[in-house]
Parts: sequence; C-alpha cells; structure tokens
Amino acid sequence: QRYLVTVGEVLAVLAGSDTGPLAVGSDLRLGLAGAESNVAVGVSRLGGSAVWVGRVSDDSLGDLILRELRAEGVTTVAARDPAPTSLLLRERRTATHSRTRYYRTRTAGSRLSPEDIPEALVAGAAALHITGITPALGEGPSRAVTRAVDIAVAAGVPVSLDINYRSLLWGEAEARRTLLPLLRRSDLVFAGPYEGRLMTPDADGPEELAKAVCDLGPSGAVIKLGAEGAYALLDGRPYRQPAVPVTVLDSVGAGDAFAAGYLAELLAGEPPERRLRTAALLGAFAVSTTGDWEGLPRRFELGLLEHHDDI
Ligand code: CKP
Ligand code: MG
Repeated sequence: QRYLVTVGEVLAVLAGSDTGPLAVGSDLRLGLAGAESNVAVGVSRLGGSAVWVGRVSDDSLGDLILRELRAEGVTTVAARDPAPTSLLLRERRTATHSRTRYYRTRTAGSRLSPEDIPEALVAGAAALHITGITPALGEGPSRAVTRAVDIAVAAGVPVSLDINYRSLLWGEAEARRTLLPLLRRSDLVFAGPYEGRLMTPDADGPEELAKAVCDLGPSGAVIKLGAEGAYALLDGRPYRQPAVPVTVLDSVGAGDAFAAGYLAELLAGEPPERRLRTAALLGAFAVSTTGDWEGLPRRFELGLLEHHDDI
C-alpha cells in the first residue's frame, strides 16, 4: 500500500475566543496544531494513507493527540514521554491580528530523537514529508529528521520538504544552515516567496526562486503565492495554479493544506496539474474555515468550492 510518512510535533493550542488582550477569566479554546500532522490529516481525509511519527506526552494531552490523529485515520508511531506537551498560545489581539507564543522547550515533541524513526516504515513509504519546523525544535529533532531523510534517500523514497520558517523558533542564518543540506537531498520543496529567498538569497520572483531551488538538487519546487495561487517548476516544466477565490477567515494552516492536497494526489498517481489543483482547493478550504486543519475537506467535498450554483 502507498503511504506518506511525516515526522513532527503536535502542539496543544490555547486560543482566545474573544478579541483584545488576555484577561483573567478569558475563554481559551483547546485545540491541536502541528504542520506535519496537519498534512497527515489532510492526506487521510482525501483517502490517502498517512503515518505521523513523533513523541507525545505521557498524560491526557498525549492521549488526546493520539486519539484525534487516529480518529482521522492517521497511523501514529509515537513514543510516550514524561515531558509535557508543547503549547501554542494564540491571543486574538484584534479581529485581524493574532499574537502567537510557543511554549515548546523541554517538551515531549522537542525530545524526538533518531531512535524514534521507524526505519522499515520510512523505507517502504511512497514519500517522506518533513518541514523546517521540526529541525528548529532542537538537536534531537533535527537529527531525527536527518535520520528519516537518510533512510528515505537510501531506499529511493522521494522526500518532500516544506521550508516552514518560524522566526519565533530560530534565526534566518541558522535556519538556512540547517535546512540547506535537507533541501539539497529533497525531491520536492514547498516555500512561500520569503522562505524561498531565505534558502536562495540571490533569486527573486517565483520563476527565479523555483529555478534556484531546483538548481540545488530537487526535481520540483512549488512557490506558494497566497491569493495569487502558486508557481511550480516540476521536472523542468513550469506550471501556474490560480488560487480558488474564497473569503479568508484564518490563513494559518493554508500551507499545510496545500502540501496535503498535492501529496494526496501524488500518492494517488495523479499528474501535476491535478496535484496543484487539489492543493489550491485544500488551501482555499483551510483559509475559509477556522482552525488549522479542522476545516479540511473529505474527497467528496472537493467540489463544494468549485461551483457556486448549489442553491
Ligand atoms: O504554514 P502553515 O500555516 O500551514 O503552518 C501552520 C502550523 O505547526 C500550525 O498548525 C502550527 O502549530 C505550526 O505551523 C507551528 O508550529 O507554527
Ligand atoms: Mg507554511
């Protein structure tokens, strides 16, 4: 069976329900987030098989994470760890501006180590998907990701990398130094324009960025342009994918949704045009619903955003 493997961390989200500064008595809504698990859920909802590898706390938050991923049909390979689950605090400071704070040091997910990577499972995958977040969590997670890539490359499993630069976790120079070796060994790279310039500083504009990324080794680069859609260079061929027009409620998770749509269709053996179209559709679902992954579509729902005459 063809399946995707992702390696990462699931965080508990505490999101303020009201706008304005946090106050005593504020309502905080409990949720889950994590770029790699968002991708795994997105692929699973489209009918693909996805495995999520990580480390989760040995308490009720850890139980909740595993229960939720499994309920979404994602296979979990997760060591239980006495350290706590990472937290993400989201303060809705104004209607349009949220402030994020991470509490993710000395947590279960940040104690991921190379021994946690299941060799046979990675070697038998149809693709390995990693993001720039996991290596930013520390030495152990960084080495775990490298170990996964080592196994994948040795087994001929294509590696997909979403740059996912997080300035709250590390600086640009360190990110570039750590992610460049991973990018060189990847087959497919997803990046926004800023992330693209971070990796290939001499390039600018989607065409140049995609070309510069592919010059480093990958056979495919997808530059995500938000409301402008995406530009992809795949095996030397250029593709332009328009965005699906929707009302934007919350753009967090759009990149993961896009990657999930693309990878689900890759797993299903679909051609590039179809992969990019489904990617754009999933991005549109993510931005026009609240939550990082909760609004992602099942396959039968993909048409929802395609026709607006369903009265
Ligand atoms: O690039 P995206 O907006 O798709 O990523 C969103 C995720 O993992 C979100 O779920 C969050 O928890 C994170 O990125 C993160 O660690 O920042
Ligand atoms: Mg992203």
